[in-house]
Amino acid sequence: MTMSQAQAHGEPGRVIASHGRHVVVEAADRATIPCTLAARRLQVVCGDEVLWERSDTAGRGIVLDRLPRRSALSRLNASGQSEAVVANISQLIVVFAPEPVPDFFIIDRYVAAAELYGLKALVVLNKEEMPDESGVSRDELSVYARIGYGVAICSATTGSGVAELRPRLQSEVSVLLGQSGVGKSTLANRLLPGLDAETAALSRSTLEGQHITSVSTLHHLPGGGDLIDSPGVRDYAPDVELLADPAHAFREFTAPAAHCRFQDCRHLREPDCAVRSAVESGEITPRRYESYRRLSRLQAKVRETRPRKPGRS
Ligand SMILES: Nc1nc2c(ncn2[C@@H]2O[C@H](COP(=O)(O)OP(=O)(O)OP(=O)(O)O)[C@@H](O)[C@H]2O)c(=O)[nH]1
Ligand SMILES: [Mg+2]
Ligand SMILES: [Zn+2]
Repeated sequence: MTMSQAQAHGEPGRVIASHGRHVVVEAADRATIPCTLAARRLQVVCGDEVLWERSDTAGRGIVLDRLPRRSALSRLNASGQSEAVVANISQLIVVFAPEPVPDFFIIDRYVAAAELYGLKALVVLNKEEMPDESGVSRDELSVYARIGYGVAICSATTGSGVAELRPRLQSEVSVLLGQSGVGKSTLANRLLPGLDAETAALSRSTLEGQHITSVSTLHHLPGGGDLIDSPGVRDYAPDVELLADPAHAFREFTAPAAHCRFQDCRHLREPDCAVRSAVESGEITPRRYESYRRLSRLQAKVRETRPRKPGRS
């Protein structure tokens, strides 16, 4: 049977749990079917839309094909190839907190990734009830608000601000990102009471013996929208190689960049750079510009050591 014949037989569904080549598909009627993948070449991750069919009377199924992705977060695998971690997400929720001490370069890198992948970014200051030793958390949050990102303040432990978060997730497929310890898991559990139990159940249904912490799962939020919980995303660092155009990833650079003397200005040492002027006048936050420079340097270094097109010899 060719793949197009197979396609004709398949029913549409969505992958709501994945661990390697074992997946759970949610059918149109919301039934969940543990599935294996029909072909070696099929790469399927949590969030993927697929065509599947039943393969036995015990309720198991087989994924025949994957439908085109609207978006994906990818990372380099052990053999240096870009590999999707989650698919069809629409929003990155970038979480930070007074503690651990925020690294805003990491936050800028996530926000830049959202920009380049065409996703929304929502920047969330968690642990709002904690004293802010650094004293800059709220000011930095307002920097993101000023350049047009959604922002929110909440406490996953007291629950304050969490209700206000729900409408922002309603029509989205979101993932939580942020440094270790900022409260992503606590927040996910607050948004989805029973999350751990649900993940464990999905895991038991297909991925026999797999530890639930290595399974990616998609959950329907009670107020609408979906949340993907993925270990591959929690410690996700966007590949700098993918940040092909760092300037484009810093949205507040776009307007001034139109006035740089050179059209291909990289806003580093070029004369008459309107972006640098905007930094000097305070229109662009120097800290964001510093993140841009760091990302550009990092990218240049990667380009040196990892040529785009390896020689054929
Ligand atoms: N005070 C306070 N503590 C919080 C809040 N949210 C989470 N925590 C605590 O912060 C610690 C880390 O929370 P986690 O939810 O495990 O953080 P995480 O982001 O999932 O961390 P990793 O899984 O390591 O990436 C835990 O001790 C939580 O109880 C909050 O809103 N306020
Ligand atoms: Mg966690
Ligand atoms: Zn410039």
